[in-house]
Order: sequence, then structure tokens, then C-alpha cells
Amino acid sequence: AAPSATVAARAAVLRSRTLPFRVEDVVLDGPGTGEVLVRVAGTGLCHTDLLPRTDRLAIALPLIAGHEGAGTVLATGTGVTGVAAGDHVVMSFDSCGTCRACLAARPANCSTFFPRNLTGRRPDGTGTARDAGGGEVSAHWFGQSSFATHAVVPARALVPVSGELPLDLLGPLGCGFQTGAGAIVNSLAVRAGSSVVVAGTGAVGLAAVMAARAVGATVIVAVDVRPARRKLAEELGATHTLDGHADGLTEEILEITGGADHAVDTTGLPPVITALVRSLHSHGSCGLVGVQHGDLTVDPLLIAAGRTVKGIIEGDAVPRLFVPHLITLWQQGRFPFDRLVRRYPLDEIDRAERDVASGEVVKAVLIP
Ligand code: CXF
Repeated sequence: AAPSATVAARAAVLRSRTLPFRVEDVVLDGPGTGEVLVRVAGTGLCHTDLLPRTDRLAIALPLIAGHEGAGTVLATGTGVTGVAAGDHVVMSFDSCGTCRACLAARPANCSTFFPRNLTGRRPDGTGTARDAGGGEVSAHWFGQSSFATHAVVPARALVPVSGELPLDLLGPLGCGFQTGAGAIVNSLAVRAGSSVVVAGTGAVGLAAVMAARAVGATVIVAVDVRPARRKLAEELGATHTLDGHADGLTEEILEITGGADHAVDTTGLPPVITALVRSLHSHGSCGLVGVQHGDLTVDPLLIAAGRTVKGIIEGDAVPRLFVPHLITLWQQGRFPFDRLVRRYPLDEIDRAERDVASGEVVKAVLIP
């Protein structure tokens, strides 16, 4: 994509794995072919934004992270149809639109999902901003790098939304909330009357709890080591809660459910996942969301008997269908995601990161 004019912006830049994000002046290239310039109204802080701090990704720093943005379209590059200046949009993940997965309406399984979303660059390796000293900063994290006043985003990743909505809060619907709710609705196709176990009650897990209630699951077990989160999960729809530290997690789940229809793991902890799979009934399914820490051991006989263990990216959602669906549920009072959000000025990203790490806040939204 050939870039057009440049755009002056402020952005939270990650320069080293161990240092806080630092808000700096940067210059972005304007939107190229198929891209859109967005003025960011708000952008969620997600655990994945902290992956570049770990050795799980070979990602070049400095980087502008942020991938749960929402804002207003300022300008469109050549070839863009369907969105225009002034439109309100949620920025979701990027996909190619032409591979087998995309053609099968599975954009989260796009064959180029990782290069498009987790390298900080466009898939062809371009996509940097300049800092005040002229140095390169990767600026296409999840196609958007929205920890910034402005983002240049592929039009395909945008979800147009009504101008009547609280735009600054909507960004996390394009990733974290979509992931948890989509795991229930799309990936596991939970039906009314089912039993569901959700391990980990961060933004993704609590979205799964809310969605499980919305689809009519009658037994919803939330597992977390933090008492305050168990209480919150109950308020949002969990019928039972369990302390994940407790020995005998499998036995406790079996006692409540008689064998769970479905489980969703958002912890990435292999012993928790093993316990969840053991707690399923013979044809139950367990979805794994996010990044697992270490090797997973599951007794093959459990799988042979009919159980399913399924990897889930982005809740198997088609964002232009699923984000509006979540907004409708929210308007009906059935998906109260706004209860989980606290706003912070972008300049206070460091405090937001600490509050999320301590568990005080479920979803920090940064306002640039
Ligand atoms: C990510 C989670 C880790 C794998 C890729 C998708 N989702 C968003 O944060």
C-alpha cells in the first residue's frame, strides 16, 4: 500500500520489554490503498498488548501497541468503499479476505492472521511511524496500533457503528469481549439449558459468562482465585463459583454439573485446562482462548470417548456481524460490558496497566 500524506499523532510507545509505555509525538504515514485514518476515541488495554513484553513473540521494538480501538473516520485511502469520513467505527483484527478461512467466514483463522496482527507491521513488512528523532516505530499492531490519537487501519478490519453510541467504550467489543462472547455463541454454540464452566474471569471470561446467560445456559460455573471476581461473575450471571486454587476442581465441577456440556479456559494454565477437560461429560467440549503457558496433558481416552478440545481465536467471530450483535444485547441489558470498563487518559497508561495487573480493574479503556 503506497502511503499518502503524513499524520502527526501522540502515541504510547513500548521501547523495551521492561520499561513502561511512554507517550510520545510520532508521525504516521497516511492511509494507503484500502486503508483508513481514524481519530481514536478510546482503546482497550488487553493482555495481548503486553505479549511484546515477553519472549513469546519475536517482535521488533519500539512498537505502538493497542488493538481494541474505536473512533471516527477522518480520511480514506484509495479503493476504500463502505466507510467514509465522519463514520464511527470499531477497529477489529485484520484478515486477508481471500484465503480459504476468510472465504469460509472464518477470518480469525486467516492464513495470514499472525503476520497481519502480531508482528506490528503490515504483512509485507512495511508499516512504521517515525518518532521525534526520525527513528522507526512499528505502527500496525493488529492492523491498528491504537494506543494513539490516530490510527491507520485496513478498511476491512472496521465495523461501522451508530453515531448514537458511547464510542469511546466500544473498542473492546472488537477483541476481548468478542472473544469471550464468541467462544460461547460461535465456537461452542452453547444452547439454552446447557451447563458451562468458565475458568478465569478477566474481560474475556466475564464476557463468556454474560454470553452464557444471554443464550440461556442454566448452569454457569465461574472459576477464579480472586473472591472479588467471583462475586462480579455472580452479578453477571454465574450460578456457581469456584476457587481455582482448590484441590479437586474437577470433582467440584462434576458435583455441580454432573459432567459439563461446555468449558472455556481463559487462564492458559495447563493444570486448569486438564481439570476442565476431565470435568466434561462424554461429548462435552472445551474451548481454549488465548495463549497457553507450557505443554498440555490430556488423557487421550477422554478425547477418544467423544470430548472435544478446541482452540479459539477472536471468538470465531465475523466482526461486522458479531460486534453489532453484542451492541444489541447490550442495549437490551443482556450484555452489560460497560460495567467492566474504567476510563484512563492515554497519558496514564502506566497506571492503567498496574490497575489491570492488580485485578482492581477488568478492562481499562485509554482515552487519547
Ligand atoms: C489474540 C490472543 C492470542 C492469539 C491471537 C489472538 N487475541 C487478541 O488479543
